[in-house]
Amino acid sequence: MADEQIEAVTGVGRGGEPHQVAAEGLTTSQGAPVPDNQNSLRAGARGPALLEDFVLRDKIFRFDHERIPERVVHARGYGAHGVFECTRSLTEITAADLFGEVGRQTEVFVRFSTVAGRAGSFDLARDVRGFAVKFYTREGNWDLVGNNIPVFFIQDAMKFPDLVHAVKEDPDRGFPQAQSAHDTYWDFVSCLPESTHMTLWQMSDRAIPRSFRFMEGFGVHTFRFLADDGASTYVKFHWKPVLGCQSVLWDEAVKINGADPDFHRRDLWNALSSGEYPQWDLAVQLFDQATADALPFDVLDPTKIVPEESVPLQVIGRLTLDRTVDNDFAETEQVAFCTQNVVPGIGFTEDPLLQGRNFSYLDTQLSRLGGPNFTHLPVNRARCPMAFFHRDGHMQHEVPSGPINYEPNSSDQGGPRERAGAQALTTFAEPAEGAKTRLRPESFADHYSQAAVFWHSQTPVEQDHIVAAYVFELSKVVEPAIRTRMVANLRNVDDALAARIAAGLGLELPGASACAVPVRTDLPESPSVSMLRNPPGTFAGRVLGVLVTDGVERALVDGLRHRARDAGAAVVLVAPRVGGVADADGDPLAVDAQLAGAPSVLFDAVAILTSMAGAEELAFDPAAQDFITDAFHHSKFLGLGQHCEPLLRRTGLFGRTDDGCFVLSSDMDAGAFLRACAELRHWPRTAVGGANPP
Ligand code: HDD
Repeated sequence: MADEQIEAVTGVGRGGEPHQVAAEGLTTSQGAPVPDNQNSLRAGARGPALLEDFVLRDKIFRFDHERIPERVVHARGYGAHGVFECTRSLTEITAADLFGEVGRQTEVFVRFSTVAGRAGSFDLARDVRGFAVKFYTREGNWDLVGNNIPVFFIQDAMKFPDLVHAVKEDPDRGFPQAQSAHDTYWDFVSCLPESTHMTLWQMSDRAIPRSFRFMEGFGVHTFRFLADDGASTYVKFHWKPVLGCQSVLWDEAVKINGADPDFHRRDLWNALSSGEYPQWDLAVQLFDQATADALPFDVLDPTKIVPEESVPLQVIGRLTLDRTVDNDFAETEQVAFCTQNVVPGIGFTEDPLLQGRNFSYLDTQLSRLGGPNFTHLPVNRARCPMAFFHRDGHMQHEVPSGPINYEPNSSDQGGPRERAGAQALTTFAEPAEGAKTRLRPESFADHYSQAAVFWHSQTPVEQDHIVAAYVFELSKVVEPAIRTRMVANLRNVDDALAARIAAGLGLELPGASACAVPVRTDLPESPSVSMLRNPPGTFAGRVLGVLVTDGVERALVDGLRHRARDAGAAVVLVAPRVGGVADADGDPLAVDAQLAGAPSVLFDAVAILTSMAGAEELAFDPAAQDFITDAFHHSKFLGLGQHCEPLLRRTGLFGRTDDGCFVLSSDMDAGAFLRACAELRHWPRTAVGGANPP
């Protein structure tokens, strides 16, 4: 039979690639035409439904089985397609084909995620974000399964189930959802000093990103690049967002979760749909054994970074996300990332966390996706030619032909054989010997020195937020001994940090907990770990929310729109009624959102343009009051039309406006306002040094 005939008859191509053949009308899943999709087959119009109605049964049977187990961690995620382009060839350092030639493009699929919450939880949990990238290279799939934080909670995979049990909802009551702010989590980490560095990152604003588009990604572990001749170079992977890093404040996060629980996925969807393709540079830190030996930490310890100041980043490529998924389940839910998926030229190290992961990811797909043939699913399928003798299993989609399903064989002379030489997947020839033991190396013993570097490298505003986050989280802890133990650990990081948290908790400052090794005070700061010390300096990709009322000056609205477009930002018009407003000339002005559903927490900066009557109406509207006070207290830049006084007075902001507030009465004002917005926040407005900043 010809290929077309097979496809027409079976819906499956000769290569086994399943696809749906569009029929003219609805069919059952067996292809029979559906005569009526509304009424089941019954004996008489008011009589019993008949068991023979296979159309009804087929429909309900398929529906009943739509769900599969959600991921045990990282259940809530969002995916997108894109392309990776090599911008610097690394052929002397790695045989990896995707880095072989400048300009070489590799298809990718990326899934961002939160860790602790269920699939239906909200986007702005205080949590680590997953940043998993599947590269469909010409030599197989490489999965770089990273996070937006460069270190991890634990040093050994043995502790992972306990960590996850502790952070997820309590098993007896089934809550709290998507939160680390509860006893079991802080009990666990307070008993585990190695997690201290990670909790500092987690309490920083890194854990409440403004958007997936504005966060960094990290491979976390030290990996190996392997050259054709077998030479090895240590490598750490970093994703740097081209639009820079940005986070929200905790008070905003809490409110965003109510106003738009899908805030992050909507942001990505909107960006991709409007052609604003987010990009990240892939940068690597490359170093040899001598450099690794000279570092004050063990590069196999995933609770440590290699500071960028010690081993600088080198950009080797650029990732562009350019396509939304067509189907959330088929792609985002079914994508199966496995850290074990590497390609020739990329190898593992003896990091015990990584070694454990290499088992867990493959293993978990079996219960999530039902069997080993998940590799056939379109989103998981390697794009390069494949040849293997794996056979059968649940949901085999291939139709392998012929009697030879083993190797070596003498019958299938043209059949696939193992590959040696340059193209092969190689392992670094690391000598290994020693008695079997369950010992942690001495080089993993220092749990506090790098946490202290992180703390000291933050700006005062960032330190404020870290203190407030610890105070918030530990205030949710019911058992006082847990709070005390955590603060005692933090005394080893910095006395002032611990004292501020203790003050915020109303806790007597405990003594420092015991340290396995002395905390080092000679390590230099690492400015690269601070987001505010590395501002993007652009408003591009951000969103300006403009609240308008009847009687608004059209020219001001247009001016803001033009200026925002020039800055690469989007404008969302908000009004008391979604039907729009009439401008000062009485002409209709369409708007994008209604005020009650579009609070200022959804925007990066806001403007309020009203008539006098409009401002007086807004002054008594609680949603408008929140719109301006939240924006002000969240240190956002505000553009205020000339008639805002009633609203300012009513909200107590009259006379308190500062350099971050711009009166908008002309196009020039709009220009100055949008230029200032590139700073993203007007931090001087926020008091520094307290335990409870916003
Ligand atoms: Fe993990 C999912 C990242 C340690 C076991 N992990 C998962 C995902 C990301 C990470 C981004 C979601 C992938 C997706 O979108 O489908 N995990 C990390 C990082 C770690 C880490 C950066 C430390 C450096 N993970 C880790 C350990 C173990 C696991 C130590 C187990 C020993 N992780 C899993 C898992 C998951 C997973 C249970 C759940 C769903 C999945 O794998 O596919 O196997």
